[in-house]
Amino acid sequence: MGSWGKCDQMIVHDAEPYNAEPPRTALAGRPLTPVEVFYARNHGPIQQIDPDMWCLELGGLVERPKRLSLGELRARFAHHDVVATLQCAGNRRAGLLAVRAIPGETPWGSGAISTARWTGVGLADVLREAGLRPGAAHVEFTAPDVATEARPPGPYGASIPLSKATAGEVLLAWAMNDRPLPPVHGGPVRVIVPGYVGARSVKWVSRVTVRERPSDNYFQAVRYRLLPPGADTERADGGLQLGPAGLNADILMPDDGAVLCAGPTEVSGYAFGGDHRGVARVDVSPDGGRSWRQAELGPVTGAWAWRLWHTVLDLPAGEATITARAWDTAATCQPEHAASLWNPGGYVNTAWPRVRVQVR
Ligand SMILES: Nc1nc2c(c(=O)[nH]1)N[C@H]1C(S)=C(S)[C@@H](COP(=O)(O)O)O[C@H]1N2
Ligand SMILES: [Mo]
Repeated sequence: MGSWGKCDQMIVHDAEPYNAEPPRTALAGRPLTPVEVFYARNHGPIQQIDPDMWCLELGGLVERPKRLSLGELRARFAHHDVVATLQCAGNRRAGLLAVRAIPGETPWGSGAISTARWTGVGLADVLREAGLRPGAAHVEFTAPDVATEARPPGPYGASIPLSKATAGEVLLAWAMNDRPLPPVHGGPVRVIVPGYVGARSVKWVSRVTVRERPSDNYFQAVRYRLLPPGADTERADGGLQLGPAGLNADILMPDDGAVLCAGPTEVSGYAFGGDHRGVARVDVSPDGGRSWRQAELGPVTGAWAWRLWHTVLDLPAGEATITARAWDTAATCQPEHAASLWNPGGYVNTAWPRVRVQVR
């Protein structure tokens, strides 16, 4: 075992704050990602909070501000299970780095995405009991972990629009794959915002504040924005504050650089439609995109989860580039090249995935 209950095969980008992703093959063929290989993304120190000491402050534009212990949260609201894929906005950044440098950001490969069954209460139910006041339009989440990379250093936080917060799928979750949420993933309680970039699923949540405007937190107002090329990433103006995730897909098997035997080769991966969109089709190419065949889609495990896919390609001896492209229910297809998506923060690389293999 490596640190934080993760297995040894994790690719650790930073020991402190702990940032690690599984190799792509560890994600392959598993509708739910085991906690031992689930990616971990931290901007500050991992918090170790006694579940009996944890409490949630709910305030801002509400009729009845509240203070809730974990026991009260569990006793007073209906429990929900949601299978949801969490994906860092920086997942697949390596593909953007190959286009142009992105200083100071983690060089995530294919593994900053994972799927779990999350158990908790609906944020919508908690907000309904608190009652909303006029002007309520955004819901902010604040955590106690202080990130020294923030300008100025401060606690992690984020916000989502009220329409998303009250839509039913957003959870205050205390369990992951039927086990208590471990500290590395935000236990005792974290927010899960299905369909949004991972940055909005605030771990160790301690405050929920209903507001008129999006959060002023550094990780909402400055980082996690899609900026035009040439923009200053540290200036808090302009750009798109990332929220709903877009269509993405990756090849998980075979691994990039694999040496294979000629003949039938099993190729598998995931496609993820993001916010409110399903995966309609996945095409796979054995020759870098000159010819395509349709992959077989795995079962739907939930509206907020990735869809696994697989196919068999007959690869001739030599070098091959296997590529794939997913289509969603709005007939959107992934863009071909990462170069057309390059942005200063290195976010949302949704270009066609490619793995290069040697066939003998
Ligand atoms: N309190 C807190 N919440 C956080 C973060 C953080 O650094 N601190 N990182 C965010 C980011 S950027 C992502 S992608 C997800 C990662 O969740 P995981 O570590 O459980 O995979 O948590 C989000 N929630
Ligand atoms: Mo992230």
